[in-house]
Amino acid sequence: MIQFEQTFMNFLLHHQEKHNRTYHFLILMDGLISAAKHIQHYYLTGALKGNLGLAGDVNVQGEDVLRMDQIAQEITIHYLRASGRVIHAISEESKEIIPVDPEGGRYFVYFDPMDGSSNVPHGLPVGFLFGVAKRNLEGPEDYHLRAGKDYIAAGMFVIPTGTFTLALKDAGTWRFHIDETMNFVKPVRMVLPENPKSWELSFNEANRKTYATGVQEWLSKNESKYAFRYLGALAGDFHRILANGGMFMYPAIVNHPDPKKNRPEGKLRLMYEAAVVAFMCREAGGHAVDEKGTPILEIQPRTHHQRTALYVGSKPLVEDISNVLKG
Ligand code: AHM
Ligand code: MG
Repeated sequence: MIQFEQTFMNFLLHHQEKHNRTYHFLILMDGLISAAKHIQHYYLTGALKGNLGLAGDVNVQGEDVLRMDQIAQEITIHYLRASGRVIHAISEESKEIIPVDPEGGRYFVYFDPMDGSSNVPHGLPVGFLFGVAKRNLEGPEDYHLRAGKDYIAAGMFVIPTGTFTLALKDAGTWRFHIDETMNFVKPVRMVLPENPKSWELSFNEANRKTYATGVQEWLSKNESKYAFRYLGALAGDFHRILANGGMFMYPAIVNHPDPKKNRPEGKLRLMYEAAVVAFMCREAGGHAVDEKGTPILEIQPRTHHQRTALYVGSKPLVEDISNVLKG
């Protein structure tokens, strides 16, 4: 018996039809899917072609740029341009905001096309994360720095595993897998499991003593109840949390023995990392907060590369640590 699965495009067409939406979002998503497939192709063959190493440049955050960062950025910008639907894009790989189609565009896209850089030299999983907000069609404005609560969709491809997760505003979080025809298929709705039996904690254990005292105390009290998993690439770690429940956290670094290495503002980027997973988590029944216990989706970005601490996952865990953070 041949097994047939619903394709992503079929799923999305029906979704748009059901909610009386336009075709513009489909065109944008088609571009993002094409970009992800191309990035995956380059990543899979990267070790053989010498693409997993350094490019020789330093980026806006002062970090070494990898060859794959450049390839993934070029591919994504090409497809965003080709869609004709993007006003401005904000990318981890570009210091400035990228004007794509300021007049005719309809969406703002915030993305990191190759997240989890420490995995790249090894060809291990990385993420292509994106969030989408829509132009205000009723009035002037078009302010490109949107809070996560204004996103209409957010998603992540875990490259090169062939998995894709997409959250649509008020319509849930859905996971797809790539098939032998290179189509993403078989939508499965993701809802964080309520039973704590499968819950996991995910954080960089090496940083533990640098966290705020309350966070360290919370860990000592709670960690033995859960399994511990850490891949070092947000998309992969969050992929597990969505399925198994629990919490991923990248707390502020405030107690480093070398104070110059403290990161009170956190490490992860708000617009194209933290808000993206926070949006997917909300649509799956979960929650996300920053170091003050403020919901990530409520934070109004001041700058496009703004950083934040992140606690994301099952509501009871995030709410519990949020009480500690609020003091
Ligand atoms: P990057 O944008 O430089 O790749 O950093 C973001 C990544 C996340 O994917 C991951 O969750 C985190 O940084 C891991 O950081 P660390 O290596 O400090 O544990
Ligand atoms: Mg990143």
